[in-house]
Amino acid sequence: MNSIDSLLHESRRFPPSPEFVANAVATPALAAAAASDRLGFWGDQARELLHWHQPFTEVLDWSNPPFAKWFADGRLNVAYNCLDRHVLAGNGDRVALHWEGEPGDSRSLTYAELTAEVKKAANALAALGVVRGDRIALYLPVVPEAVIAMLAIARLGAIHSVVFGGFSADSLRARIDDAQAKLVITADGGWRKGKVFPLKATVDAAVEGTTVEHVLVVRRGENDVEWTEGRDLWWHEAVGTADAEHEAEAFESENPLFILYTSGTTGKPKGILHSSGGYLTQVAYTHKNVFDLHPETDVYWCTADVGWITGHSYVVYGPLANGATQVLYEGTPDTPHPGRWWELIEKYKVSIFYTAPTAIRSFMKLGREIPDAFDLSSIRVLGSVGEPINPEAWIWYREVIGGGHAPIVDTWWQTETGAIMVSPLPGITSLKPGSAQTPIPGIELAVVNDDGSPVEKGSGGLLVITQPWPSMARGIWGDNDRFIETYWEKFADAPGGPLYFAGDGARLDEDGDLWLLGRVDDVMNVSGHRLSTAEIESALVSHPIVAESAVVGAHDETTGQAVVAFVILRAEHAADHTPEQASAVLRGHVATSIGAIARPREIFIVAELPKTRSGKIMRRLLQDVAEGRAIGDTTTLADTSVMQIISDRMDAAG
Ligand code: 6R9
Repeated sequence: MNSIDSLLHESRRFPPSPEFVANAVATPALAAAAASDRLGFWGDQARELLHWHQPFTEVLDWSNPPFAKWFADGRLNVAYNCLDRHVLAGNGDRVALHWEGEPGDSRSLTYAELTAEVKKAANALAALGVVRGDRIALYLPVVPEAVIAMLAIARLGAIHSVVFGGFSADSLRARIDDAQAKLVITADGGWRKGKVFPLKATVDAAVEGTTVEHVLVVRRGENDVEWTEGRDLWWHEAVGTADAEHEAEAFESENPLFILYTSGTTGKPKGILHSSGGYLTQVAYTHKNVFDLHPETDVYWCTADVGWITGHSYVVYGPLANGATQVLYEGTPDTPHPGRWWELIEKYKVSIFYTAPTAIRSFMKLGREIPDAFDLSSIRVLGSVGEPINPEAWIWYREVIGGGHAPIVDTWWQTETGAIMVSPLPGITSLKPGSAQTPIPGIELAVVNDDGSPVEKGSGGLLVITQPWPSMARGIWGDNDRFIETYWEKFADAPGGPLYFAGDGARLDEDGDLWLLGRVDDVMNVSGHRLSTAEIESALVSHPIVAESAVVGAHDETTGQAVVAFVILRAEHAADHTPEQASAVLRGHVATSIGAIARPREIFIVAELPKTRSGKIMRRLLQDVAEGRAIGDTTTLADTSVMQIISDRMDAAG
């Protein structure tokens, strides 16, 4: 997280160059149109950016907040909008995907080819009985089939639930169960860090006894897999033999498009639900205007995995709705050499590059000689997402990757918001390193005090969104009470309607620009991925040697935050393990229960945890310990000796 002090001293400004302004997609007229008639503006965007099989007559129905309906009487097909219409418009020969596998194999698909593949996949899925409204889980590496599968599901009006390939069998099973998925699409394995990691075996372990009827398997890793006859099918057989003709049916604008699970403040992940017309409108609009997309000439690359919201909105739906040409890369940034990303930018002449601050910071550590060895002169716009970008990383990104001239768009948004909400516009905004700056035209938000009143310029508070927006979540799958409780109850009685509480702290500077300050709840942000302290705590206590645990997000120079756990062992087991052994066992246990991304950086085995008189664990104190700070005021502690015990233990552990 940014330290507020260093932010307040950041005063550098970077106005757009006259050359950039001359060709910019977003102009001041866009902001003026949104300001004069917000709903009319969104209606215009929806009509200009998308093809509606049946036009809508009403832009927004907010009669039942917080459940919005956008363009409700319009009908469209999301996949048709991402594919067929580009081919019909004469752009079938334009490359949609330049896919690059980690071992160096590659495959480019034009819009005509991608459309044909998606039609075949839609026919194959329909033959397996998939109909509108069915839930299908995806557990795939970043291969073209991931994009093809998502679009084929959308084409049928069914609902995808993509589960990041780093999640464990238990996490996958929980998501399959929650959504009652009838089909899983996976691969034998995928490439990562020079090796094939198995995926099918994890699916085998996850689907036993669930609602899953079939497992469709893409051949990618060529690794050995177990096969369940009747249940398992190869993708290349089922899709390879399917008909390449498929007519897209139009569905209503509010037809659900996908569920994506994200960590919340309690242990159970939330299935965030998104629908079609509003979502596609806002992802297409932001992708075009925030990244200054010129689809005929730009080559765009977003490094996110399709398993995260950034992959959904800015790898699949936004770029394809806009007819963009993009790079899709399967592997890690440093395989087989630390310049792999820069080599890909040179190879494909990438002009728009979108990645996360954690990646930028790890490249900074390696030194600029690595990117300097490649020709990055094609870059003209850079994007950042996932966590606040500190000014030092911002300046390095612009200087080293952006040739000292590329504007950086620092985009704030969430799984729940569906699309970018706050970002500079590269041809308009004078950039401030470290600030996400302004809501995009059409979005209304505020920074408020705990009572919902707006803060003065120059002060901090909570970020809220004050008006409904097209790509907003339509609920939590199967648990709309939780949707209301989590996001809408805190400021339910605000004048003018309920406010959406984002869970982020923010500060308004004297110009009214926004500086994001990180989560205010028990959600950590590790390398731009959301992890819940409660979920990791519950994984830890599920291990037989653990009596109690507390997890905090500690500052980490590269990953932003890192998971640090404090664990009390059960008395009967405490003697059997040295702290080092227990910590190693438990780190592995968290990785198996949730996934490697949740594996704690450190686990401290302690005798007690600091609690308030009412029994709440004092996480702030633990955070101080985890970050190596002096212990602050402990007068509210039930037993003030506890912290002493904890720090003694840690000293002993070295
Ligand atoms: C898109 C995405 C959402 C949380 C969000 C906030 C943090 C994302 C940010 C940012 C500061 C940015 N976040 N972008 N913080 N500046 N530009 O990351 O979605 O995985 O749901 O995470 O990430 O804390 O609340 P998601």
